[in-house]
Amino acid sequence: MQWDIFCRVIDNYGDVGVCWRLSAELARRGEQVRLWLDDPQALGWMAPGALEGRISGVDVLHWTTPLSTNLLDGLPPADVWIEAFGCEPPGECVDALAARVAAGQRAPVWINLEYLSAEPYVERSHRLPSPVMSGPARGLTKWFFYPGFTERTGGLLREADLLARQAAFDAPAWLAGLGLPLRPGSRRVSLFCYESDVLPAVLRQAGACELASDWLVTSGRAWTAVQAALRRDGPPGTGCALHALPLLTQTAFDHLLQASDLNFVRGEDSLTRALWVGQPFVWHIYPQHDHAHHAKLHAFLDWLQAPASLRAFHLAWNGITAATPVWPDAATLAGWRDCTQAARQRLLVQPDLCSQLTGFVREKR
Ligand code: TRH
Repeated sequence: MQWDIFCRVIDNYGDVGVCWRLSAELARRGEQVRLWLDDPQALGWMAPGALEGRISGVDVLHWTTPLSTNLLDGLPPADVWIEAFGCEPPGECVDALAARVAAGQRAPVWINLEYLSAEPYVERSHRLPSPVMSGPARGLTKWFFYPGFTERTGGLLREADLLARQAAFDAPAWLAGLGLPLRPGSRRVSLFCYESDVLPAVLRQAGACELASDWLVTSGRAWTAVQAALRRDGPPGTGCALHALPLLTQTAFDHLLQASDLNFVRGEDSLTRALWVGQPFVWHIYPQHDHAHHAKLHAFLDWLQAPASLRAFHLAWNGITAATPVWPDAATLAGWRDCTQAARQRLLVQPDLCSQLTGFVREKR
């Protein structure tokens, strides 16, 4: 089938990250995908070759406003439209669709792919119709599709070959390839986060811990936050060594998580990846001004069946409580790991997002 996936970049890397993963996996499963991006720049480092059309099955199209007039000429009509996170597709595409429908052609199955949440409304709203009430597409129907963590949701993005890829991964060799002075036997910690007020306190505790940790800090906001912490508090104790990473490809990012003993992740896509690698993790949830993310975080921790120490760390890391998080000792970290492993097992037996999407489309066509 021919898929159009529409994506507007709001901020950060998650919009592109999720849409790229979805596009690439659909293509690997034999689908034809056009990925419309208003800001394709991040794809240049995230998925080398994607912008140049070197990834088989995925065409990346630059969604300008207005749309370049010749872009639509000769494009085969789509069987499926996915508007990611409620971004309205370009008006020119909607006009062309309305004209085709008026001429008696079939409309694509039009899906609004929503944000990931463990809150109860997700199960209630998943697969509900949303009739288009105005504009040229009036009379057509969009469908809500909610990714999620339970059987009654759309599931999570999971590559068909995920387990084989993970089994083939050689973590020590990958880490050695980074060329960083990592200390033998140290705890590897990946850091991908927004700004957290308690980062300096966490680094201090890690620095004083007798089990040394090497922090692999991702490029951008995480590294900027680390530098701000260092300016404020000076270097953490010798137990904590900080290493700056360059921007990684999405594949290398997944390797980073698999090679680490503790992952700090954020947003949506890296959370999913942290679950798939099964190592202990701490999630920095995307903050919303109305504090809607508090309920979202609690719902996720409930689903995760997070032990008390992990829950407390999350609430402090996300600024929901004023407490200082407690840097986990070996036994605590083992408990966090058991928790992630159990969650991973629960998820692996559920159908993945791509399978559910393709099944849904077949049902609606
Ligand atoms: O970047 P994010 O904070 O994105 C966020 C969230 O998706 C949030 O829900 C959304 O509302 C907001 O954007 C607009 O975190 P996320 O979702 O984990 O996306 C990061 C992506 O970047 C992920 O696909 C991994 C990728 N990545 C790399 O490929 N290489 C890197 O070096 C880094 C740091 C990230």
